[in-house]
Amino acid sequence: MKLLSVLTVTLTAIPIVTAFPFEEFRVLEVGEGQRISVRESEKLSLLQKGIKFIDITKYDKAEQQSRSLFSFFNKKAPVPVVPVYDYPTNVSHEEIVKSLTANIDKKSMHDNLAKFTSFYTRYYKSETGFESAEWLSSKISELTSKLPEEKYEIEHIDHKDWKQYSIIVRFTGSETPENIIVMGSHQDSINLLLPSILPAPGADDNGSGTVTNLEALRLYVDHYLSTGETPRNTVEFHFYSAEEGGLLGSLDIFTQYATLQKKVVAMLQQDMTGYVSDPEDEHVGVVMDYTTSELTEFIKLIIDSYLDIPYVETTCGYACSDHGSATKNGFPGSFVIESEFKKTNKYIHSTMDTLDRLSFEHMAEHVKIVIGSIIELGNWSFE
Ligand SMILES: *[C@@H]1O[C@H](CO)[C@@H](O)[C@H](O)[C@H]1NC(C)=O
Ligand SMILES: *[C@@H]1O[C@H](CO)[C@@H](O)[C@H](O)[C@H]1NC(C)=O
Ligand SMILES: CC(=O)N[C@H]1CO[C@H](CO)[C@@H](O)[C@@H]1O
Ligand SMILES: [Zn+2]
Repeated sequence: MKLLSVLTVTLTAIPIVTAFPFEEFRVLEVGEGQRISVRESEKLSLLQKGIKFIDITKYDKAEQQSRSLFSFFNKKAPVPVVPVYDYPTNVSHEEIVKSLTANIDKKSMHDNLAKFTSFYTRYYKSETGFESAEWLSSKISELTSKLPEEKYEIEHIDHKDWKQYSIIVRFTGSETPENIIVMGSHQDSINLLLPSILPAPGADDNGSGTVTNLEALRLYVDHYLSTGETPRNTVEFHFYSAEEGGLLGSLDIFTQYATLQKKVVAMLQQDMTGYVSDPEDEHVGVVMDYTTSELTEFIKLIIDSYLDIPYVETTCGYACSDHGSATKNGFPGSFVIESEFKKTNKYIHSTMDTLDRLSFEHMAEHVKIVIGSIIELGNWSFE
């Protein structure tokens, strides 16, 4: 991608002198194994140039400390679990998936997104970014309130350095709970001009991903309430904070999962799911770079089997969205975006990323990917 030509530098740290000498340096990964060091305020200029990154500052420090600690005690660091999973090569639950997706409620998706974009900005460091997390949390509680208490868990991940927390909804598997399937999206938005001052409705980027997963969660709960069926594998919905700060929220979560030797067998990210540039050529974009090919092949199968529109293969660069935090920790990650990358929404990261530019029909297609993946990967009790 273009980003590397902008950074014509070697992999050594390049300190950039700024007007804020008191700011701490951040370590950013801008490509696999490519690290640079910049001050906090420089992150914004990188994003303005279209350069995405994983902000690994915290883990870089921790890694160095633990390495010296382990070598001091002459011990080996714990080895992360490498997930092995046989993804289905054929779908086998057409009836269930189709009956569930027939109930996708576009009106409710619209209303949720209208509420979500009404926050002035969902910038992760802002007060309204915290308030939007509170709203999302109450929405999730409302959606899950009819479930028996022992059937689910809601976890708030407090990131310490900023206020907007991430949220995990967990349905622990009945027989093989160690196999974890993650449906991810990020809740924050950003205005790249002046993030702390200007509004960022962030309808498509990436409120649409959040609303896509909320609707899938609603259908999942409905399915349980009407059938009592549960998957043998664990299913989790993740709503990450601070994607726009360099995948900070998801990195906290997946690093912790790796440390706890959890086994995520599939992670699917929803981020920008609502924009259609050419209605004559409506499709979804299956991201082929920095994703896991076996899982991606399975996702293509889901699209072919359950969507009304086709997919186009596309690329979107390093650290493109939160699946990057999963793959960085050795977990299989995949990403389906609203279209081929070059045809994606041009209004993101500005005041113009608004609801009226989005298609709820298109978002509903993304919900089908989420539901299809959960049903086909969950290894349900009805099998
Ligand atoms: C899977 O589907 C393909 C074509 O759709 C079919 O030829 C094949 O027999 C199926 N395999 C199984 C194991 O059902
Ligand atoms: C699904 O669960 C059954 C019963 O526990 C097990 O035999 C099978 O291997 C599981 N399938 C996968 C793909 O893990
Ligand atoms: C990956 C993707 O397309 N999603 C958007 C969500 O957030 C980032 C912001 O950093 C955008 O660059 C992406 O385009
Ligand atoms: Zn974004």
